[in-house]
Amino acid sequence: MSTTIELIGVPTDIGAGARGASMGPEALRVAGLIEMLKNHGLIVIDSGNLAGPTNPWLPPVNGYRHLAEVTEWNEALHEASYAALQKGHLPIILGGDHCLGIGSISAVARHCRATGKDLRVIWLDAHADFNTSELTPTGNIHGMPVAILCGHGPEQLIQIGGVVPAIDSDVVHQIGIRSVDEGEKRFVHQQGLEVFDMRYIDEHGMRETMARALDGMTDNTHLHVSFDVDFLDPAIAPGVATTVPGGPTYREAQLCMEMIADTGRLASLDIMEVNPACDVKNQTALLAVDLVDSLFGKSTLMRDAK
Ligand code: HAR
Ligand code: MN
Ligand code: MN
Ligand code: MN
Repeated sequence: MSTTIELIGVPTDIGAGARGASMGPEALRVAGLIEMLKNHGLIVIDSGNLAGPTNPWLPPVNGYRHLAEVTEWNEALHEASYAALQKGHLPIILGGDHCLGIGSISAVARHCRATGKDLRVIWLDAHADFNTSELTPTGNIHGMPVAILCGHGPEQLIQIGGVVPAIDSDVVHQIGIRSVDEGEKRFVHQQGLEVFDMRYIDEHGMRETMARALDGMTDNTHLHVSFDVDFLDPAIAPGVATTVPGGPTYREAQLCMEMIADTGRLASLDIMEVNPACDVKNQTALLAVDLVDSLFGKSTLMRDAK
């Protein structure tokens, strides 16, 4: 794993159905993200925040809200993420709403093509984010990034990164899903995404779920984690605009992160949808930092101590 972390803040809620995720990057910094990473002995470069268009707050046009602005933000993020990866840095994208998964993951996919790595994406979310302009009930593009990365979406977004589709649907492994729109459900099934929904986690437990989602990785795997904080149960993470009841508990989420850490393959990360306007005393950003601490290998006992 790379020892230089590069933080890229993307202060926008351009793809969301509520305002406020634009404050996410600063909330994560205030919650101690940088100090936590440094405590792991990592070098941390905070590249600050990207700049982009303001949120015009308009209704959908042809099934998309703010398509031009979403494109602009994601093109900027793609370039910043790709530059970080080229330097050998491990980028952490501080969202921002989850439409930013397009710019982030298209950059990771491009990096994998350039370096011959095998990409695996672990998508932690309450939502499948697999809508299209025909299927979406809202036009909010944060409900579409996985479909867009898989080549289903507007030309200007699917081609960010140069190759369409940016990723094959079989690299995506979704965990924690519990809110999928009707048409979206059919499309997820048709495209063969690997989805470990909450029913699966209830029946098999987080341990078996993660063992399956992480199965088959090799020394050549580039593991990207896209962490939508609405993955977590709203009882512990109220600071997101799209809470869905019945998410992973504190311990289930910790185990999920710990098992990813154990692989030693984490090479890029998104922390998305933290919304301080919905939060109480920054607790959701603090929890996200606590979980990312585990993702970088904090554990209760010194398991490797000799
Ligand atoms: N499925 C709904 C829609 O498309 C809600 C999507 C909400 N997405 C996020 N990111 N918060 O996962 O509008
Ligand atoms: Mn999401
Ligand atoms: Mn979500
Ligand atoms: Mn890499």
